[in-house]
Amino acid sequence: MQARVIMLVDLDYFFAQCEERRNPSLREKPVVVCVYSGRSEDSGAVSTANYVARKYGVTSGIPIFLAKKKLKEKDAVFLPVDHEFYEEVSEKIMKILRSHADLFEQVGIDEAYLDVSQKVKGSLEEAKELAQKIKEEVKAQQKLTCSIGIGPNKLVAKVAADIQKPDGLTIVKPEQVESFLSPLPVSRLIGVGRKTKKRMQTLGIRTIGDLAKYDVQRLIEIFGKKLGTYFHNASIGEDYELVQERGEVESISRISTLKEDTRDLKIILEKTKQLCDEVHAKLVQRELGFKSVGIVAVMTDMSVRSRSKTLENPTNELEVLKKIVKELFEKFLSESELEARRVGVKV
Ligand code: DCP
Ligand code: CA
Ligand code: CA
Repeated sequence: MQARVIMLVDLDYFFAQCEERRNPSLREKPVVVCVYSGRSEDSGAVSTANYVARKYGVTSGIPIFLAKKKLKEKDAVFLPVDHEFYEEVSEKIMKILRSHADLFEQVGIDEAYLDVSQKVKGSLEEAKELAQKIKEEVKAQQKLTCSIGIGPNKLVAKVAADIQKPDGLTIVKPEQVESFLSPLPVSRLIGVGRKTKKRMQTLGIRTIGDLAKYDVQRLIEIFGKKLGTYFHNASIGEDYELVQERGEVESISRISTLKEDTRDLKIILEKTKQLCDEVHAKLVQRELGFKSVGIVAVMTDMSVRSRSKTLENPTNELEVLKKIVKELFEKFLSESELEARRVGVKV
């Protein structure tokens, strides 16, 4: 069987780059796109920042006031998120990307997997040319740069795209997969967040190479069958997931800031009841049902937590929605010590 050729295209500092495109005079300045909570002038978190701002340590998720401190007297520009505009740009770029793929899968607003195996007849040389052509087209038509990773599967392509940014192009040949992955920190792998990274550290696992050498049975004992196996396979760059078009699944969500930080279930539920009503109204308006319910909480330390539950059968009942939201928050609050700042509901 011929090896696959998979690309991951990720747009550089996407929201901030969209803002630069709209107003080119921003380009030389630190640009910070913010999600203002509305509670007080500078409360909220950074959505993303351009690379000028990143040089000063401004990254996604940090509090706005902290970003302001880091960028004091740096002529920085702070802008509120404008999702509609970014969606519009994203849609046009996805159209370009799709036109170059045998199989296409958008993941999130600013990245997509392209299976180009047939298009390039399995040749990495041709894949490289295609990637350059895609970059040029996106640049010419939409004035944006992106970073592209190419590998024999989605996992390797994704890690490769992250290696060199912005405007990067990284190609990993099948025979290079192990040597490419092994020196990288485990946190480069999807699914290895802060907590898992710490857990692995206590086991003496820091790099993907360490993970590859670790006994798979032990990993399964520690992380469970599913995750343990995944971590092992990921560490050796093995991944058979197909690039596939996402179905017509979409989500409707509402999020809102609480009057004060709290972990009082009653206060939270008062707020989420309104949100449930709004989400439900939207469902009714569009004649849709839901099959899965999620909650999200932005905590006092700005970390974002979410929980969800999938139903056996789709429904459109408001009472079911409220009941599950209540269950999820009850359970969530019993598992976390922090206070919530913003809460949201999603179907
Ligand atoms: N985003 C956000 N909050 C986060 C992470 C991301 O609002 N904690 C939004 C803003 C980003 C967009 O999603 O522009 C895409 O996220 P990426 O992780 O791809 O980050 P960027 O595109 O901003 O930067 P990079 O150049 O590192 O890809
Ligand atoms: Ca990006
Ligand atoms: Ca991305």
